[in-house]
Amino acid sequence: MRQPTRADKFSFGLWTVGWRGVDPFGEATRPALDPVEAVHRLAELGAYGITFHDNDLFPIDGSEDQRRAHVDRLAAALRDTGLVVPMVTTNLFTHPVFKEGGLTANDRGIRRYALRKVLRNVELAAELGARTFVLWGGREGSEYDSAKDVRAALDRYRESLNLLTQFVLDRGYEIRFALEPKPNEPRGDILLPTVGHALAFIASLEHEQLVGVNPEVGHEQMAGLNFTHGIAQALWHGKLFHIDLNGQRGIKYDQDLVFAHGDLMNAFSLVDLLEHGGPDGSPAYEGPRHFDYKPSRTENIDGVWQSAAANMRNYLLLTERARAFRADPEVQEALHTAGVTELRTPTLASGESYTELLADPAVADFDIDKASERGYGFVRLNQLALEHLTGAR
Ligand code: ASC
Ligand code: MN
Ligand code: MN
Ligand code: MN
Repeated sequence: MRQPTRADKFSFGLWTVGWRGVDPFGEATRPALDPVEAVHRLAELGAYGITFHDNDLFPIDGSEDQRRAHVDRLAAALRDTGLVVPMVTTNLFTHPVFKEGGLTANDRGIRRYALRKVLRNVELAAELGARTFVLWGGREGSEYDSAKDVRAALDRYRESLNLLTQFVLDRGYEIRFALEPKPNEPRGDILLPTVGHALAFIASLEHEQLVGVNPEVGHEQMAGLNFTHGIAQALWHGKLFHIDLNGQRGIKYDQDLVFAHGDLMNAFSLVDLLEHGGPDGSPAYEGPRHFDYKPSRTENIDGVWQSAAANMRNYLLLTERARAFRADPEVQEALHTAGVTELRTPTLASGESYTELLADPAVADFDIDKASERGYGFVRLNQLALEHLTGAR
């Protein structure tokens, strides 16, 4: 198995390898990690980029000079290693001021403060050459239905996105926004809980062409949804601007496991879609392969770097397994039998309307009993996938 290279476009949040293992029941199990150290270690492991929330880098209440010093230190590490910053995001969730929300907080003063925080961070993103700006609204939501006017909150969300997109247009920044859905945690219910909700919301925006989604594997799976299906629909809408790869085992708290350490079959179909779902088996997605995971709090710093490497290795392993799956003539035959390729043929003939369809005797006399006899061989197809996945073929 080959080592990851810059061409694979693997990126990591500074908050991932830098996570100290604080959870609701326990304190940190690891010391703080210097972002400069993280940049150097990730570069050695084969990543091409890092991403960050503003406050992964500098404190929320620091001075302008402090902020500049932290940014300059990071920029120097990027120059030394050749790593890039493809995406930047804002922390609107850690400080107690955001306990009731940021862009959709009931408190107007907090909303204005949050919006300014994002605008300042978009300026920083542009300075560092980032092309994607992620908004994860972890605190945008409620625990109690009567405590949040959801329609007013969506008005305020839209107002914020309209302002942010106008800002990048006026400034001439080549930045697009990506909304990251999550159903719950830390709020009881979070606004825009799934990819589908976010896509519907985006269609209502003034500059909707500048706004897409950043789906995270575990977040969709926390809602019991099929992540590969969600990604396919985001691609279909032309809205897959970024992706957060990790692992999740079923409907429970957000686990942020290493990529493929959760639902392995779904990870396989995801990589197959991303890497081979384009025209003639080309990649369907060209952006960063970004990992948003948390090294388990049982791990020491060695385990942190082992887990970072595991994310990339698993992605490459699945890419290789998916390629073998696609190249197997038996799989091609099984896909044909299953009718997977047949679905690409339009239901109507070219130029045909409902009049011709209604008058078509072949349709009127369609033998539904005979058509019901068809076996699709989906189980055999899935078994072939599993055998490629496990290296049995
Ligand atoms: C993000 C993002 C998340 C959250 C989480 C913070 O920017 O993509 O899922 O913040 O990682 O711990
Ligand atoms: Mn998560
Ligand atoms: Mn995420
Ligand atoms: Mn996360």
